[in-house]
Amino acid sequence: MQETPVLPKPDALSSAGCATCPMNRHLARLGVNVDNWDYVVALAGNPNTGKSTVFNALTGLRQHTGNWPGKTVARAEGGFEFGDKRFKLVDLPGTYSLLASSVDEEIARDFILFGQPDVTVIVADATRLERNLNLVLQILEITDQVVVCLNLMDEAKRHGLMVDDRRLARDLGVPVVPTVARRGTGIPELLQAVHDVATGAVKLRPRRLRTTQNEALDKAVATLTAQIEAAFPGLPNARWVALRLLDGDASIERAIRDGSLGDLSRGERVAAPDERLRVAEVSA
Ligand SMILES: Nc1nc2c(ncn2[C@@H]2O[C@H](COP(=O)(O)OP(=O)(O)OP(=O)(O)O)[C@@H](O)[C@H]2O)c(=O)[nH]1
Ligand SMILES: [Mg+2]
Repeated sequence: MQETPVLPKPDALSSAGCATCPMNRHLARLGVNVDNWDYVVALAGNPNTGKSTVFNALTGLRQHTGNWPGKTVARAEGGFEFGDKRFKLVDLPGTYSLLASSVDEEIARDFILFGQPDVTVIVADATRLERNLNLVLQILEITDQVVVCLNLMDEAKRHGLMVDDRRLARDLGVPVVPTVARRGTGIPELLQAVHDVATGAVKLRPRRLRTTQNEALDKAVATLTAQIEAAFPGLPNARWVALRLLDGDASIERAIRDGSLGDLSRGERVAAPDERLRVAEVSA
């Protein structure tokens, strides 16, 4: 595999939580003030991995967190400033895969696929890495702009699990930042990684299968992708849509037939903040 530039990463766990650390000084939590952002960052990941905990740590908001899957059911938005850049952070419902099977999962899927975030932070549970990597690999198929937040490192340690995060970063081709979000451990390093990926200070080349290894299928995917792009100009990830159609995904087929896929390409369904959670449940 090709050597990929990843972030030079200090020992994240040792420096985290230090209020006087230089990296911490640059974070300004902006609460619900998300105007004039430079970059949009999505928080994706399996249910119950600590996405909302990370969201709260970065924005200063109080999005509900809880120790059961499915706590977050809609999008929430908040802001932070770091390194002279303003970031809009979008907390998403948990999802096991981009093949959404519930409304919450669809909200997450639509934003990841069609919301065009500048960076997608995938919050992964270090104690259940194998299951969590399924979503990581799916997202790496559609975007280079990914940071993996390897959370619940305290739980992993408690269970005697060692995760080689440097090796994982090398193998995936994207930064991997170990964190204990509940304690703020690793958050400065996460911020730095997000900043560097967003600004292009590091260029990533994730590990990716470029073909399906099947000539007929590759041809069908290419033909269908071109047709989808022609029908829905500006739609991101048309190749992913083509693959889902060939797989017989009924919801995608419906979105094409009724034209709602076009709304996604114009950002209509993903651009407006979800009012249910915008301000009511969160406060600075
Ligand atoms: N031990 C430990 N607990 C954590 C850590 N990060 C978050 N938690 C806890 O894990 C639980 C789930 O956290 P949430 O932030 O609600 O997780 P989520 O990914 O937003 O969950 P959904 O919205 O349901 O997908 C909460 O009880 C958090 O306090 C961590 O690093 N270590
Ligand atoms: Mg949540």
